Amino acid sequence: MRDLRFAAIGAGFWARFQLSGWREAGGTQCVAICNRSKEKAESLAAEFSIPRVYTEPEAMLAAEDVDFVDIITAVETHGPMVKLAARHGKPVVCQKPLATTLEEAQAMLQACQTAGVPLLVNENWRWQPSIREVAKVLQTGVIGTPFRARIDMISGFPVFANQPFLKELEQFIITDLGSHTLDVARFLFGEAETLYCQNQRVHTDIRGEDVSTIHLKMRNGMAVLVQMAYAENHLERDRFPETCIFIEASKGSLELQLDHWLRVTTSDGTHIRRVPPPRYAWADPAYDVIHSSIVGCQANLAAGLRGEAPAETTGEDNLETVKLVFGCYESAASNQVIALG
Ligand code: 89V
Repeated sequence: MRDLRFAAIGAGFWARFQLSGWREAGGTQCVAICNRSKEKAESLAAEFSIPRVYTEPEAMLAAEDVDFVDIITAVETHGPMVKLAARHGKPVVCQKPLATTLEEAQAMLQACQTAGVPLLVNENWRWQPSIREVAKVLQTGVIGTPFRARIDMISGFPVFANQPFLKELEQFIITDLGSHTLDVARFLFGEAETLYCQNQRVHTDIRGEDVSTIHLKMRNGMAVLVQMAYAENHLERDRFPETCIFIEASKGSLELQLDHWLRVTTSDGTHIRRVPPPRYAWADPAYDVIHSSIVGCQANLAAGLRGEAPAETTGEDNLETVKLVFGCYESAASNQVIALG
């Protein structure tokens, strides 16, 4: 089968890793790239042998015959870019977070549905091998029925050094990181019925919240606590950007600990193994866990576009995560429990 040809919009921090992910996953070929700054686009074009460079997305989509468009731009441009691709009848893969508001995310999905093109979201966190393994253990039923869980991504990592624009976001940690951790909660435990959220800001030089504590009551009755922090403080054990998970269930428990240790405890005792991510030469070692999960995510999205397997993180699916993200801000602002539709 021939490679899927795509056009990329954006040449910022994540673009290099996203393009590397597509190359690693195989079966796709980037034929054009567009960025406001031509220099940045040209530099990536040279690195990834991309034949054509544009500075105007409209011009690129009018000229290029592609199978999909990969949007790797800042969140506030996702809406216009997705709608532009839909107008050109092109399937879209969009970077997370999908949109700056729930209404915008709904409008993006509507635009794609009206145009009859799929909208897929590059939501990679759930593709971390250790998180996939947690899901597999749950599916075996070995620990029984889960009744409570904790999902933590608590780090002192200076995240603003590589992504300075994050400092300017009015809504920071839940949109940036919660989009991932709340998606993992859904991936492992299904949909939430209600949520309650408390936000804090530890940094004095940022606009949004950098600490968040979220309580989800799931439809299956589970209680799930999601804790996040980018307080840039000193933690004894800090392995950015690993997610720690603790699940209590009717016949046992499961713990995903730092350094990818997975401990499964039942009446048989505790079985311990490591599930580290693959190491790719192109990945930034500080972001290994994230960058390598891009490969699994993109392989799944490409399979979805080819009709070989269902894509997991479709626009429809991700809309449920977006509802949680903005439900959290509503809860934090009102100090109320929010019921989810
Ligand atoms: O992967 C991401 O989406 C980043 C990070 C989680 C590192 O903050 O923005």
